[in-house]
Amino acid sequence: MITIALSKGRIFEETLPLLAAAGITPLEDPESSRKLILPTNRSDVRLIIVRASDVPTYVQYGAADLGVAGKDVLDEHGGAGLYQPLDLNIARCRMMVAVHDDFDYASAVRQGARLRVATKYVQTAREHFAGKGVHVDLIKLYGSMELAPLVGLSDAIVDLVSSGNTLKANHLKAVEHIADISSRLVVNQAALKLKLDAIQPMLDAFAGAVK
Ligand code: PRT
Ligand code: MG
Repeated sequence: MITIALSKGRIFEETLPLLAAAGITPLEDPESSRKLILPTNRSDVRLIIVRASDVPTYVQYGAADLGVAGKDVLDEHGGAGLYQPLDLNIARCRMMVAVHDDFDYASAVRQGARLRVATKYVQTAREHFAGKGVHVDLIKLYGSMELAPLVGLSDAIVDLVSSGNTLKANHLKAVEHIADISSRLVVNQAALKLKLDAIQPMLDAFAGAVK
C-alpha cells in the first residue's frame, strides 16, 4: 500500500492532474466527504487528508510514503528525514513582509528601530531579518496575520501573497520579497528504498506532468 498525504483546498485541487498522470483518481472528494482516508481507483494507493503544515510530519515518520507540501511549510519543518525530489510548481505564491499603508518601513529599518513582526512563519522570518541585520520581536500567530498591524499587535507581518487582494482589502502593502513559494513532492526516505518499485513510476509520472 502506498499512502499519499495531501491537504484540502488548493494543494488537493492542483495535485489532482498530477495524480491523474500517474493513473491515480480519488474515489471521494475531501470537500464533501468527512473521511480522512480516501480510497483511489488503485487498490494499492490511498490518500490521507491532513493539515497543510502537518504533511511533512506524516511523511517524516513514515505514516505516509509521499506528500505534497508548500516550501513555506517545509522551511518551517526543517525537512529532516524527507527526500524532496521534485518541485511540482503548484500553489505558487510569494513570502513577503507587509506593513500598514501608513507605515514607513524603509525609514524604520534605516533608523535601526526594533520591529514587532507577527507571523506563522517564525523560522523564515527570523532568518530573513537576521540576514538583513534588522532587530525584530517575533509574535507567533496561526492565521489571519493581516489583522495584526490593523489592531496594533505588530508593525509588520510575514505572510504569503498571491493575488495581493487580501493585503489591499486590509490597507496593507508588501515592502519586501523573501522567497518565491511553490509546493514540493516529499518522500519518506525509508519508503523510497523499500517500495521503490511502486514509488519510482509515480515519481516519473509526476515529473513528466510538471510543466
Ligand atoms: O488553512 P490551514 O491553516 O489549514 O493551512 P494553510 O493555510 O497552510 O493551508 P492552505 O491550504 O491554505 O495552503 C496550503 C499551501 O498553499 C501553503 O502552504 C502555500 O504553500 C500555498 N499557498 C499558495 C498559499 C497561498 N498561495 C495563499 N495565498 N497559502 C496561503 N495563502 C493565503 C495567505 O496566507 C493570505 O492570507 O492567502 C492569503 C493571500 O492571498 P491573496 O490572493 O489575497 O494575495
Ligand atoms: Mg489557509
